[in-house]
Amino acid sequence: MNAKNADTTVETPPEDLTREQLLGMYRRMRLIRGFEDTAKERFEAGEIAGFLHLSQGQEAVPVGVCSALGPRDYITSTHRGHGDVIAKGCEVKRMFAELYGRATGYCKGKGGSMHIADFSQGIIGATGIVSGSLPTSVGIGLGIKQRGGDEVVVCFFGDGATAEGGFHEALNLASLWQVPVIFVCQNNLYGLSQPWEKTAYKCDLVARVATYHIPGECVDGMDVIAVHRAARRAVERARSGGGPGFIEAKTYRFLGHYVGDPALYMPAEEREAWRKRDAIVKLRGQLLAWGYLTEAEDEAMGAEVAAELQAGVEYAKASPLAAPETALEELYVHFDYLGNPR
Ligand SMILES: Cc1ncc(C[n+]2csc(CCOP(=O)(O)OP(=O)(O)O)c2C)c(N)n1
Ligand SMILES: [Mg+2]
Repeated sequence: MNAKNADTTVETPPEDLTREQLLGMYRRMRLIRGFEDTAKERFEAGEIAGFLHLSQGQEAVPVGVCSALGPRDYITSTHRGHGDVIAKGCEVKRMFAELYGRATGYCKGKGGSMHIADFSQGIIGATGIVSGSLPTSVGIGLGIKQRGGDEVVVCFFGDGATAEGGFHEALNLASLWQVPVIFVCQNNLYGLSQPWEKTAYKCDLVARVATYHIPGECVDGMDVIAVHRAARRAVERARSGGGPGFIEAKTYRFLGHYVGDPALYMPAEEREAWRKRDAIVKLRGQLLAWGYLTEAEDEAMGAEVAAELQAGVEYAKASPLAAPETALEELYVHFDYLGNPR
C-alpha cells in the first residue's frame, strides 16, 4: 500500500481514540481485506463452491461501527457480510472452514459465505433476502426492550434495501416501539448493476428516515474514525433508552457484485477515484503521520495477518467436510414465548 495516496485530512491524532484502538481498527480492516482477497483467490482456484459477494473497499464501515459495540451487542448482516462478522469478532479460520463447507465452520459448513452466524458473539447472521434483516433486527430490539436489557442491535444493509417494503415497515415499527436498533446503510452506490441515483427521486436517506422520527446522519464511509464516531453517538443514545438511529455510510465496492461479475456498469474513472480513497490506505497514512506506526511495524503486522490467513485456509482444508447425514439437523430451534429454548 502506498501512503502517498492517503488523504490525511486529520492533522493531529484524535483525542477520543487511543493508539491501541486505532491500531486495532487498522488491523481488523486489513484482516477483512486479506480474508476476502484470499477467499476470491481460493474460489477462482475452484476450492470454494457457491457464490461469493465481496466487500473490498467497504471495510471502514463495519470496523468503525463494531468498534463502538460491546461483546453482548447484536448485529445482523447481508449477503455481503464477511466484513460485518469479522468486525464483530469472527475468527478467520472458522470463516474459511464455513466457506469450504467444513464441519468446523461457524454453521458447521451448512451456511456458507452468505449465512455466517455466531450467537455467542451476538452475530445473528444474514439473510439473502434484500432488506430481510431489518424486520428481524426490530424483533431482536423488541426482545431486548421487553426483558429490560441494555444491549443494542446494529442492522447492516445495502442501499438496495432502502427501496424495499421491509425497510419502511421496520423503520415504522422501530420508531413506534422505540427499540434500541441502529440501522446502518452501507451505501456502495450500486444494487447489483443498478446505480444508486437511478433507484430513488432526489434521494436523501437521512431526510427520508427522519420522516419516521428516527435521527440519522450521513458519514464518509471511507473514514473509519468518522464512522466510529457516528456509531458511538447512535449506540450511546440507543443504549440509554433514546430509541433507534440511522447511519448512511457512503462507500464503494471495488469489485463486482459477485466473484465473476465483470462489472462493466461501473465506470473505470469512478472505480479509480474510489480506489484512491481506500480507507485502509488513509488510516495507514494517518497512523504513520501521528507516529503511531512505523514502516517496520506495518510490515510486521502485514506478515502476521498473512500468517493468520494462511493458517486459516490450512485449518479449513484439514477439517472434515460437513457430513450429509447432518443436513437436516439443527434447522429449527424451538423457543417458548420468553425466548427460552425448549
Ligand atoms: C428481495 C430480494 N430482491 C432481489 C434480490 C436479488 N439481489 C441480491 S443482492 C441484490 C442487490 C442488493 O443491493 P444492495 O442492497 O445495495 O447491497 P450490495 O449488494 O450493494 O451490498 C439483489 C437485487 C434478493 N436477494 N432479494
Ligand atoms: Mg449496494
